[in-house]
Amino acid sequence: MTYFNVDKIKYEGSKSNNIYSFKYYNPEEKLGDKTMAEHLRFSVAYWHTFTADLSDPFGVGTAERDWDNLDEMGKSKARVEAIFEFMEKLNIEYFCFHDVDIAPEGKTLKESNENLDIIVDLIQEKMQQTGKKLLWNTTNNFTHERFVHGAATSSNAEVYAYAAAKVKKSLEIAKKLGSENFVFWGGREGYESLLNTDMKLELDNLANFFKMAKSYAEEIGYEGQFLIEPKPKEPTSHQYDTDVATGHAFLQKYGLDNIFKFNIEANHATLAGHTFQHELRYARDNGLLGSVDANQGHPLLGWDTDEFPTDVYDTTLAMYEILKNGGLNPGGLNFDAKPRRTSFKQEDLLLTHIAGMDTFALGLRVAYKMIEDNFFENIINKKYQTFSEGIGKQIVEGTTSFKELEEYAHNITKIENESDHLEVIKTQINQYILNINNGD
Ligand code: XUL
Ligand code: CO
Repeated sequence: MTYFNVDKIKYEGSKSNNIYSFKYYNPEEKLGDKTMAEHLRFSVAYWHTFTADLSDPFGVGTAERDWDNLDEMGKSKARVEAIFEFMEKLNIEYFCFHDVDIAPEGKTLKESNENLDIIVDLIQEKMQQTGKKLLWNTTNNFTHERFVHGAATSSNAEVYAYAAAKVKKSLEIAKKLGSENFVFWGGREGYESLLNTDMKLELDNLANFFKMAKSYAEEIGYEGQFLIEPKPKEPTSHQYDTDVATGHAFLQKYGLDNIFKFNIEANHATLAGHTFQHELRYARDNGLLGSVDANQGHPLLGWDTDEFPTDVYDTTLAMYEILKNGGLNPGGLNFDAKPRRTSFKQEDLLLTHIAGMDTFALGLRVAYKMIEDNFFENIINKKYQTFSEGIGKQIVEGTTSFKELEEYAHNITKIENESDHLEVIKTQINQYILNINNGD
C-alpha cells in the first residue's frame, strides 16, 4: 500500500513553483566539509505526524488518515509502514517517538510492553531494510490519568514506580534500536500550586529518578546521549525544567551535569520569555547543546502551538548557534511540529515538512555565509575591544583588584562610549537573507 502519492521530493531551486519540491534544501550539496543533510540531521516526530488527530480543546480531531478505520494494533502497524515511506519520500534520515506513539497502551504494564515488543520488532525490520535511524525515543509519562500529580515528581510512590518501569522499557527499546539520544521532557513534572507541594522532596526524587535511569542504561550497555527538554509551563503552571539555565542549576546541584545535555525547543524558549537563540546560546556556551525540537510559536498566542518553522530570521540565528556549536551530532533537528487543524489532509504532512526543511535549509545557507564573513564576530570583537588589552585584559584574566581599578578610574579623564548601531546590524541581516545565492 502507498500512503503518499508523490515521487521522492527533489531539490528544484528557489525559482521552482512546484510545491512538492525543495527550494533551498539540497541534501547532497556541501557547505564546508559537511553536506546539508549532515548539517541539518532532520527528524520526523511520530506523535504529531502519525499519531495525533489535530484535535484542540474546543474541537475533535480533523485529520483524515488512511488508518482511521483500523483497530488500535492495525493503526500502529499501518503507521510504521507510513512513516518509513514518508521518510524515504522526504529524504529524512531520522525519526523520534514516545512509547505510546508507536503502540497502544494495554490494561496492564505487561500488556503495554507486549504491544510495544510487536511494533518495535516491525520498526527494527524497517530500519534494517531502509537504513533509517532513530534520533531519540522517550517515555510518555504525562497523558494517562495515573500521572495526574506527575511521574518522577508525583506525590504517589506507586506512580513513581510505574513511571520508572516505563522508562526502563523505553531504555531497552533505545538499546535495541540504537537510538542516538534519549529524551526526558518534563511532562507533568511541576506543580499547580505551592500551597500543597513539597518542592524539595519532588526535586530530590526527580534527581534520583535520573540517576537510576543512567545506571540502568549503563547496566544494559546503552550509550545514547541523555537530554533534558526545558519548558516553563503547560501542562503544569510551573514546570521544574523551566529553561536551560534552570535545568543547568538542577543538574549541577545533583551532580548530573556530566550525564545530560539539552534538547531545546523553539516554542518552549519563547514560552519561557526568551528567544530561541537565547536558549541555544546559553546551552552552547556551557557545552550543553545536544539537540533541537524545531518548531515555532505563534507570536500572538501564549501557548505551545508547535507550528512548523517558517520564519527564516529565527532559523538563521538558530543555525548560526548550531554551526558555532560544531553541529548537533549525535543530536539533530526534530520537527516537534504539527499542521494547523485546518491543514487536515494526509498530503499536508508532506507539505508542512517541506516548509520546515526549506526554512531551516535557507537559515543554514545564510548563517554559513555570515560565519564565512565573520559578520557577528567582527561586531562582537569591535564592541568588546577594550577587554583585549591593558586594564580590560587584566579584568578578563582575573589579575586585577578593586584597589587597582580605583586607581585606574581616578586617571580617566573622559569616558567615551560607542553607539552600537543596532538597527544597521538588523538591516544587514535582512540583506544577507535577501541576497543569499542559492547557486540557481
Ligand atoms: C511537549 C514536547 C514533547 C517532547 C517529548 O511540549 O515538546 O513532545 O518533545 O516528550
Ligand atoms: Co518537544
